[in-house]
Amino acid sequence: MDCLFCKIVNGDIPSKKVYEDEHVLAFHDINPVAPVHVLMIPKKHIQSVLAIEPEDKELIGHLHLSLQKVAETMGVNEDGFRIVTNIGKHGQQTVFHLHYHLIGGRQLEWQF
Ligand code: D5M
Repeated sequence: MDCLFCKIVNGDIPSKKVYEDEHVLAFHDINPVAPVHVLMIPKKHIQSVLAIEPEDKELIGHLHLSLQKVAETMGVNEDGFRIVTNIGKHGQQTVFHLHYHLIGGRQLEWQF
């Protein structure tokens, strides 16, 4: 499958890893928008939130618990941060492998 993040999972494309276990991987975003900008992905290829199946419930729960660990590792758990997942065209999703942006390390704003 021609998926950028599957290639990162397989080690075919390098990444700066922050956290990894059997089911999930977190790595630094290549175009950070804040001092902390990490992407958290399931190793299983899931296109977006819309493609999550009931059988993925445990995996998605595990991914969220892993986000807590990454927030602590990156030192943003006390001041707060943002988790974003873009979906489809209007969401400006560019990589079609489910990923959560963990963004922080500075005061964020909320403008659209
Ligand atoms: O976000 C996709 C994100 O993926 C975007 O912030 C850039 C990032 N990206 C793209 N290629 C790489 C590599 N090779 N390493 C790390 N980060 C990468 P989206 O929500 O789909 O717009």
